[in-house]
Amino acid sequence: MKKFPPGFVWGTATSSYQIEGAWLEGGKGLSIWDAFSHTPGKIKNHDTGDIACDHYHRFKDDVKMMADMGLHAYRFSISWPRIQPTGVGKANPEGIRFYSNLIDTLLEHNITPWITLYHWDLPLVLQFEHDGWLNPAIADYFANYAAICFEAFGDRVKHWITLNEPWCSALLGYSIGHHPPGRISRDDRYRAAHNLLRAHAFAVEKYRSHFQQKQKGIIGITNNCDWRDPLTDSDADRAAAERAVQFFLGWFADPIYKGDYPEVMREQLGKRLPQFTAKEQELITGSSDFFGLNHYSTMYAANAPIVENSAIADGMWQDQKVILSSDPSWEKTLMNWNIVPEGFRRLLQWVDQRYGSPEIYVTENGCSLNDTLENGSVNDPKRIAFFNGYLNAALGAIANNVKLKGYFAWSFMDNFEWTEGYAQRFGLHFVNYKTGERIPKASAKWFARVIQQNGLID
Ligand code: GBH
Repeated sequence: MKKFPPGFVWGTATSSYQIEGAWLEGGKGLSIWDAFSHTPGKIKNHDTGDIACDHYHRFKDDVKMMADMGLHAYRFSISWPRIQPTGVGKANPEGIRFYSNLIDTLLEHNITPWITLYHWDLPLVLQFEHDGWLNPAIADYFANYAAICFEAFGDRVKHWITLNEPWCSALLGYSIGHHPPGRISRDDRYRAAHNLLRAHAFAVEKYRSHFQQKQKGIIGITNNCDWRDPLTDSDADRAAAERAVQFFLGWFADPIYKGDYPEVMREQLGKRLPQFTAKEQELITGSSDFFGLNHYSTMYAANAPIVENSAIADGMWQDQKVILSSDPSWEKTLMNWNIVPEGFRRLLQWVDQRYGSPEIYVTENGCSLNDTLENGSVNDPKRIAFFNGYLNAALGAIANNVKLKGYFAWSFMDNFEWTEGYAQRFGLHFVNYKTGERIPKASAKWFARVIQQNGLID
């Protein structure tokens, strides 16, 4: 029988900047995404998150729709500048009130809140005045902000995620410049990543030493990884694929599970890769109570001793000595990402093996498609097939003893897809951005049925 084990957590996920809107309401400060989206030329169609899905005003209806689906859990993020408008100092009471009401509404509907403390909307002042993630001091600022959240919400919130996808913050923000602060640099990604990891560790230390015993919650980090399959069977390509995954996920997960960056990164990067102090190493090792994993796609990796004119000329692939490619037979999403469920199974097994069988929660997985509203409904069979394929792959991993404990679909509803603006639709609910109306897609009904059947899939 194709059934998930009892107790498996079924949820959906969103993030603050992508859905809330209300960018200048409730005493909120500006974030780097407010500034970036208002910079002409950065976002498709000049879209911004000013209004987005207007979730800030519509959250009660949204939670009702989650309850209608039978969701067990909802993963959302807190906008740091809503809590601390300049990134430091006292909490903004209106910001606290908003999230407090959201949490209460979720609990009234028996939906467990999973909070991400940072999903990319850094207070703009921290960028202007402190150089964002390049400044080591940010780890303390982040831990102080986290403590405000633990204090205000920890009586009701028992599931915490410090950072969402630090790989994206470091690489897209400081290496290829697609995300704010828009830097293009060869080495800043390693420095930003280092401070992201330190910030995570400092926040976890705050939780464990001041809150966890009393509040009895769990805390971890969510990392993202796309799988890399070797292009050919050659030893060189197989080593290249392994190296690519270590540079991707090992970069962030090795310090947390093993105390330092992967050996292969040290060898290749030498002094370009920062060092943790002994004290930091102690804090970071074992700093995640569960393995949060976001996964979207797969590519082939081939060995490339010297990568010149690489399609992505940011230096990342040169550092890895890897060149990526796609299989023409792979189906693609609207983002042009490959649909390869088998890669998901391999990744889950890789995580299980490398990190000693941690409890894994898939905190994002999903796809963007060309959804259209016809006669009041959205038929998205390709998304249903996507979820069905990826969930079958997850079951395959569970059959091989991977401790997968939960799955959050990305996303509860269509939303602001970063540099793609509203041109992409990842949601289980279709959002009419003119009226704000949400319409469950066929995939939302399919997902609800899976939950209702206690995790039985097609
Ligand atoms: C997530 O990031 C974000 O957390 C979320 O906010 C966002 O809306 C969602 O995904 C959808 O984009 O062809 O193998 O190189 C996604 C991170 C990193 C996933 C790059 C896809 C490229 C696929 N992405 N990756 S590959």
